[in-house]
Amino acid sequence: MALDEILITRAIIDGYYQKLTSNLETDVAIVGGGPSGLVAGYFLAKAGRKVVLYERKLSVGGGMWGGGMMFNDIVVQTDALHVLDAFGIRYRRFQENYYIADAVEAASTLTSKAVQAGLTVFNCVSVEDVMMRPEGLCGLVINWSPVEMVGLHVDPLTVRAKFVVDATGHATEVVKVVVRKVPGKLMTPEGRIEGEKSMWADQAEKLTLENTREVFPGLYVAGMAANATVGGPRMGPIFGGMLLSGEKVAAELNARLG
Ligand code: 48F
Repeated sequence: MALDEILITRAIIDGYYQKLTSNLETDVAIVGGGPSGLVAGYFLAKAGRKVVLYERKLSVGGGMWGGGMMFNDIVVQTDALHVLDAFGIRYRRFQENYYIADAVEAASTLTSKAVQAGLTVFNCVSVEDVMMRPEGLCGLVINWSPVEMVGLHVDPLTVRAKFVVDATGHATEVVKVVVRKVPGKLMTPEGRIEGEKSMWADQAEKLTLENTREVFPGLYVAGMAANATVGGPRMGPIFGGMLLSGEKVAAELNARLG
């Protein structure tokens, strides 16, 4: 049977339309498809939650693909190996407490397992604002990334979520919008964005986990965004904290969702 270009087009439009409309209201909306966002999405989807992830770029994986300085391996410490195991990501021992995984295998496997578990990913979509009510955040304002990049004057669309996770990495973009535009203070020591500190891997890995929490009603931070918001150093290409942060935010939200 000859293939018909219009049917190919129709299939794509129909498929995407269904994906879009069935995700206008979700339990959790994750912003950013780096390791912390993907792990959070995986565990939430596995628990049967309706969860969606918006990623500005064409590909998810965030800062994982390039390992350290484009040497595409990542280091994971013993405490986080169970997350690699949950995904089936292979690793080898370097020395006690230092394990090496292939960055490409890690990023691609986090992605495929999360999607297969039920996470819906919208790539090429940027979150530019939040939806607010007196009781807190209740959704996101989204637009195509190319619209943002070219600076076109095009109004965005809005999606509703019971909880939002800012997993946007160093930029902590959702929190920045909240500070700028939503009345109220952050639940951080000074009530504001405390800011990311310089390199200290050991402290950073511990603090990433501690800092993974709700920082505004309805808004959680995970991954590097947690340290950027609540205050903590950077850690470079050791990824255990990112994986554990995603796992923790999923567990907390699961508990909140009941
Ligand atoms: O930076 P990123 O990988 O976040 P992460 O999960 O992991 C951090 C590590 O990669 C690394 C590190 C570990 O040792 O320090 O940096 O905290 O991924 C964040 C993703 O969020 C996307 C961005 O394109 C990236 O893929 N992103 C950022 N802002 C937005 C966004 C936005 N406004 N809308 C949609 N996506």
